[in-house]
Amino acid sequence: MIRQIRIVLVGVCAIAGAVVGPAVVAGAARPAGRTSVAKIPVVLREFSVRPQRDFTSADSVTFVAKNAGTEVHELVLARLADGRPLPVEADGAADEAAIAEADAEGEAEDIPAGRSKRFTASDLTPGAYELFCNIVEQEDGETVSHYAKGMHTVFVVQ
Ligand SMILES: [Cu+2]
Repeated sequence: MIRQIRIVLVGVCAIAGAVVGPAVVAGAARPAGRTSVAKIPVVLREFSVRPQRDFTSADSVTFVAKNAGTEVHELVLARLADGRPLPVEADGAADEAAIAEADAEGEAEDIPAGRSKRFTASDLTPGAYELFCNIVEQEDGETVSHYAKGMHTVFVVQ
């Protein structure tokens, strides 16, 4: 029997809900090389996170996460402060409580096998980010962290 244990997410949803991209005025000039919105599919499975592209020059990105695996997964985007890796907890999961609210860019939670969910991260500044699944489960008395099993990858905003 598999029991899902949700990691407590601090402020991630609040941030995702509160951040509203700047109004785009039709015909307004944008800085060269910056587009407004990109849509990037991401494939999740045991145990990998594979975006169709691992970089963008857009300042807003809609991630469409497809769970191609057999277990429940999620997709979280966090900015890497100073480009350093995310801190991890004793069970190997990313320590989301240690991520500053301003660095928590959004997530799609609890995506069943075979299903897709999306979220849009707005006002992204250039730098390194991480896309990851932070599900931790107990299976036959063993703690399994999807993050520790490899469900994370760097994503760059140019
Ligand atoms: Cu997962």
